[in-house]
Amino acid sequence: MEIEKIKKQFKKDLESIKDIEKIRIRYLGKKGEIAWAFKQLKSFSLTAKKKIGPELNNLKREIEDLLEKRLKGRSNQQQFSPLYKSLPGKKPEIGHLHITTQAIREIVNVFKPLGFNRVRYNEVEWDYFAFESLNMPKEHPARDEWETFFIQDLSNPKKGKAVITPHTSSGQVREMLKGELPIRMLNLSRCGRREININHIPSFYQFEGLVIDKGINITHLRGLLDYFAQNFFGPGRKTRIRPFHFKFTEPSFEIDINCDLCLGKGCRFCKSGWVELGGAGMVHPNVLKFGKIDPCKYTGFAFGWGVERTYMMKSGTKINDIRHLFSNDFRFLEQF
Ligand code: FA5
Repeated sequence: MEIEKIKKQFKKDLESIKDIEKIRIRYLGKKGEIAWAFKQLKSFSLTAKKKIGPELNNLKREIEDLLEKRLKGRSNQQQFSPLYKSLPGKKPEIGHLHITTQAIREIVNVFKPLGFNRVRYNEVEWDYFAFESLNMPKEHPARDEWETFFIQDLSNPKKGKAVITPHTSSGQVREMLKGELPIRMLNLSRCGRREININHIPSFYQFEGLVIDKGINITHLRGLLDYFAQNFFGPGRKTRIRPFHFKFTEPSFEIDINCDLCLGKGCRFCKSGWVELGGAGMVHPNVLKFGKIDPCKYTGFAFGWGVERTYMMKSGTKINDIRHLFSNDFRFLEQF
């Protein structure tokens, strides 16, 4: 009887076969190798039986011991495998805030120390607050610049049609009508306009500053805009103000920054080396009157900037198309 052969084969199987139960059945099962050897033994002479019988019993015990050890080893490994300190850990994927939300938080943090009161006025607004109370009577051609979305079948006899607010300036008179003076408002909200291209999107955010008090003049406005630019964009950036015309401010300006994409040389995004960020000016006396504020006693300034463009022009962001911000493309979003 080839006991040594069975032993050798068993050790080989133990190394190569993962399923321990399969090996147990093959060697210790009713029709297994050991049972078959014992059957063979019956036909052997008495002397041979006395010699081979104990050897076979020893082999059976040895196989049982080795299988038991292997089983124990497995369960120990399963128990302790999470503690293998040399294995690199699996990091759970953690998301982050969208760029626009990050920009909103950064902008608010610049104005907070100056005592601005953060508000968020209506995204769906009456024509009255979006235009009429801002010195733009019905049918005035200046309204066309705002590419407005009108909401069908929703209107108010006194306040006109409902619109998706085209700018945060519609919060100006609402804030004045609260009747609390002086005012330092920061209205940061979503706006809508019918336009889409490299630097316009139909749904975007603006932040609107409104300061009204006795003795407010244009130097306060210029000082505040410089303060924002220095604190938000980083050192070494150039801003400029250009005379402009808004019906609700007099005088009025537009504010530009040197383009961060081409560093002022002129590119596909800015064309001229400058990027328009927003408008500003001294609040028109008619608007103060709509807000029930006496223009002989109080003066004020206002400014309204686009959040997305402002963030795009922050040093180093290098976003060359505003539409990326709405693309929901992870390859882009993960970079910020
Ligand atoms: C206005 O909306 C005025 N309400 C700003 C203002 C406020 C003037 C207070 C005076 C006093 P304008 O239409 O230029 O102005 O828009 C201001 C800024 O909003 C733009 O410079 C731009 O940064 C951003 N903006 C406007 N339209 C879009 C758009 N479709 N997509 C992205 N950003 C836009």
